Amino acid sequence: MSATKNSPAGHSFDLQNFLATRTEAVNAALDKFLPSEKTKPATIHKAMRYSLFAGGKRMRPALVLAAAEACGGNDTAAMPLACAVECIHTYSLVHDDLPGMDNDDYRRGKLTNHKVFGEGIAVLAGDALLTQAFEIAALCQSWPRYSHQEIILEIAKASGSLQLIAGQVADLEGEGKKTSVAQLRYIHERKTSALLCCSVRLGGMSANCTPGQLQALTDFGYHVGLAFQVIDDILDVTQTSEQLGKTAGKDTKAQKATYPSIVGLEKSRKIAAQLTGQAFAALKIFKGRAVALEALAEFLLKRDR
Ligand code: GRG
Repeated sequence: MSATKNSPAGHSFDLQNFLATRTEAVNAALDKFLPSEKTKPATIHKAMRYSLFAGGKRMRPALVLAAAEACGGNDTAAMPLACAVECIHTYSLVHDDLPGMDNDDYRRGKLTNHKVFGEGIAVLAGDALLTQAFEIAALCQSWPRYSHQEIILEIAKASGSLQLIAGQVADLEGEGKKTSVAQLRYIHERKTSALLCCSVRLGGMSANCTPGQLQALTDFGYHVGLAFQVIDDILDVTQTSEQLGKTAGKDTKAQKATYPSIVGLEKSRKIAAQLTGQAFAALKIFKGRAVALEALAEFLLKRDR
């Protein structure tokens, strides 16, 4: 992707620079928020940091910060929330990789947490990252339109048993079974879209956004989240394990329902592009101030890992 690009709405934006600077800032903030590797009990802090700093794309924090900017906010106010969603995301990956779930050996280009630290510590590292997320989120300020209570509820709902966990349950229970497109959509809405949508909403809240802006961010996040998972399913069958940093072809092996397995690759690509188009449409009310969000949505559609 070129350094400076025109967004679909014709705005010029340097996404590479945005991602590089925000990733560095998020990593520095996470490093400060988390207990050091030497803090007792050292094993758990090593395990938490191992997965958190294993080289994830930091897309959810980038979405928090980009949404804050679109609403006239700033990185300082949004940073605790950006770090909180990354902790939740990383916990979900650590647990998803466990033998009792997806049983994977590689994640983010490295051995999975349980392969390095053992299953017991990996379960606890996931638990601790989830708890850490709420501790970090509690450090953010309140805003006139959004109280602490609303912020914490937002995160709890997106990661709870009606959303993220519901999606994972449906995913596990659907393995090897015939799945309809509607059932697949149900899984994707919860397993993937809920946390991405929560990320942009939190960014907006940290900028004390208006109800109209929050609704636009919700529409955007919902559609980007769905597109994200369709692309993830496509990459699982088109890329190598080296490119992905995790085991490729796992969905087919586990007989998981995916868009490519139900509607084929070509139609899946069309669906991802359509969903991204719907995400762009939601940003109209920002009148050119959501360039970072636009660029991120396009990047996610065209990503190769
Ligand atoms: C265990 C509660 C629980 C939930 C697991 C995260 C998850 C739900 C399952 C992992 C597999 C999967 C396909 C999840 C959907 C979300 C997704 C595509 C995660 C990968 O996100 P990326 O590509 O990862 O942003 P990095 O490593 O770059 O952060």
